[in-house]
Amino acid sequence: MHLRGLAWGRASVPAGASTGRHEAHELRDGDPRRYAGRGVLKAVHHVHTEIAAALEGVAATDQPLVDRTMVTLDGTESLRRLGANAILAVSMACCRAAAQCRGLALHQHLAELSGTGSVSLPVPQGVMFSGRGGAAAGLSFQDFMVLPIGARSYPEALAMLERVESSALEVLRQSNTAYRVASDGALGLAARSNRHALELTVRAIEGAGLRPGEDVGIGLDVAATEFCDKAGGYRVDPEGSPVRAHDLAEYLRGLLDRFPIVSIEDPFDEEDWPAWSAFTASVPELQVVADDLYATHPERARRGVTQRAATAGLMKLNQNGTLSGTLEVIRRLREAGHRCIVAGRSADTEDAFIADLAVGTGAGQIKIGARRGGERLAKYNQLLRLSEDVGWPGPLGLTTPARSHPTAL
Ligand code: 2PG
Ligand code: MG
Repeated sequence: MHLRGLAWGRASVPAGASTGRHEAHELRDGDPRRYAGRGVLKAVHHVHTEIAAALEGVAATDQPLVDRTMVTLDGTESLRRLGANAILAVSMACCRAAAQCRGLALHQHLAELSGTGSVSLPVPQGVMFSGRGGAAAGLSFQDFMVLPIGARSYPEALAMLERVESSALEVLRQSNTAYRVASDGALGLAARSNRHALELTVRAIEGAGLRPGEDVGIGLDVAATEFCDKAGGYRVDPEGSPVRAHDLAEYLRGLLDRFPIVSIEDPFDEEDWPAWSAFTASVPELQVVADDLYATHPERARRGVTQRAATAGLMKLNQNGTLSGTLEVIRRLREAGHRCIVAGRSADTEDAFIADLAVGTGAGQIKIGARRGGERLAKYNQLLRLSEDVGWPGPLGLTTPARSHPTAL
C-alpha cells in the first residue's frame, strides 16, 4: 500500500489449521487445479479493485476509519464477501504505512493505536511438542508448551527456550521416541499419551538444568473442539471411549496435581460454555485461555467475561479480520482483568507484525510456535531487536495450582 508521498506498507496474513467455527472467513479460490483449491487470487483481486477504490483519499493514520470502511464495504458479518484475508492484509499494510508516515516504529504506532500506555516484551509460549499429525497417535492435546516464567529479560527467555529444545531432542533420542516436525515447527511426538508427553516435557526442562514450575512452566493447548463429538463427548484418549466434560475437567485437574502447568488453552469445546465456567472457577490460580471459544470476536469475548469462562484470551488478527477489531477485543478483555496472548497461526508467513503487536499492546505473552522455521524465527528475532529498547513485563503472576510437583520422573 502506498500513501501520498513516499510512505508505504506491506503485509501478509497467516492461516490456521485448527480453525474455530466463529473465525472471520478466509477467502480461497476453490480451484482444485491451483494450490488444491487454496489459492487466493480472488482475495488479491478484491484488494486491487474494490478495496483500493474505497480507500482512495481515506487517511491511513485513521486506522479505525480504514477498517470500518472495508468492513462496511464487505457487508457481511464474517467478511466472507471480500475475504478477511484480503481485508486484514490491507489493514496491517496500512498500519505500517501510517507508522512510516509518522516517523514512528511499528510497535510505537501500535502502542498509540491501542492506547495501552505501557509497551513491554512478551513472555513467549514456546511450543515444544505437538499432538498434530500422524506421529501423534496417543495424543489428543494439540500443543505442549514451555513458558520461561523465571526469565529476567527477553534474551534470557529465548536462551532458555533454546536450552529446553536441545534438551528435548536429547530426551527423545534417549527414550527412542519417534517424532516429526509439525506445521508450527514443534515436534509431533509418537508419545503413548498426553501424560507421557508431559513427562517428556518435564524431563526436557530438567535436562536443560532448569527448574520446572519456577524457571519454566508448562502450557497446554488442549484444543478440545478437535476431539469433541457432536453429542458433547470428548475423546481425550484417542483409543478409548468419549468422556463427558465433567470427566475431562477431572482429568485436567489430575494433570495439574502432577505437572507444573501454568496455562491451559481451550480445555473444552468452543460451544461448551458451562464447562468452561465451572472449570475456571475450580482452578483459580491457573491461566485458562480462550482461543476457539472467543475467536477474537468482540461479542464472544464479552460473553466470556460475563460468564467468567476463562481468564485469558488468545488474540489472533485473522480470527477477527481487522487490526482495529483485534485492538478493541484486547482493550475490552484487559479492562475486564483478562490476560491477553497475541498469537500466530499454524500456517504462518515471514511477516513479523504480531511481534510488534504484542509489544505495542503490552500484551504480556505471545504464542508463535516453536523456534524452528523462518516464519517463526522472524517473530522471535523481531522481539530480540525490540528488546534493545523495550523492557520486560516483570513477573506475570503465572503460577501452577499444583500442590506438589515431581522433581524426578
Ligand atoms: C492454536 C493455533 C496455533 P491454528 O490453536 O493456538 O498453535 O493453531 O493456527 O491451527 O489454529
Ligand atoms: Mg489454540
